[in-house]
Amino acid sequence: MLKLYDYFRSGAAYRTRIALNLKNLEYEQISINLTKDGGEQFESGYSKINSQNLVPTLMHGDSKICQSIAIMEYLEETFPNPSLLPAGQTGRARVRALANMIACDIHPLNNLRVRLYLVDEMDVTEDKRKIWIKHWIHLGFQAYEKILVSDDVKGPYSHGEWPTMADACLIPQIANARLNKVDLSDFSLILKIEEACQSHPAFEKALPSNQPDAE
Ligand SMILES: N[C@@H](CCC(=O)N[C@@H](CS)C(=O)NCC(=O)O)C(=O)O
Repeated sequence: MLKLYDYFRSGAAYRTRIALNLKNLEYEQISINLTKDGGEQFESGYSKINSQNLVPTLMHGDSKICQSIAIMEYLEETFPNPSLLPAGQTGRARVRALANMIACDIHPLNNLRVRLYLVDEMDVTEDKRKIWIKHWIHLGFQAYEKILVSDDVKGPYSHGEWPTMADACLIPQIANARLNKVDLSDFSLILKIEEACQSHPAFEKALPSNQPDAE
């Protein structure tokens, strides 16, 4: 039995919902509301489950896996079909690199605790906070788009004909970019991938608005 500690607005949790859905896995969702009463992620019960006080966390029987990329890799190894990685080593590395460009180099700079720290501890104004968020998303997407333009990979997704971990990371980041009013007009290939994913049921089922805890 798979159990996901989740929050509908969390981009990192959204990645893992996409991965679970792509693999056609059933899972129970336990909502950790990141904003209610200072954040349920800090409650002692969840602190024992996730030492970083972050979502997502996946439970699979007695196994507990934190970190969305590690969760996707665990799902890939435990439930190999359908695969979220291409067949060749170079392709697999490319997909992991794209996923990490989002998960390691964009998302952490704009996470809730970073945004709160900027405003509450560093006295950054609301306007400058918005500039910060847009800057890191735009810079990261520029690099992602550059790879899509330069690599000879055909197909509607980030790596060919089938969705991969890269798309599971990209789509939540696009949603977050839209929320933060980032101008996406320079990123025509990224937008094409978004279009392809929007019509895929696994991505649709994972949408924040389709989650039981959506407000
Ligand atoms: N690197 C982690 C990031 C997890 C993360 O940052 N989760 C956010 C939601 S997207 C969170 O729980 N934030 C709570 C907070 O900032 O207090 C992963 O990929 O799982």
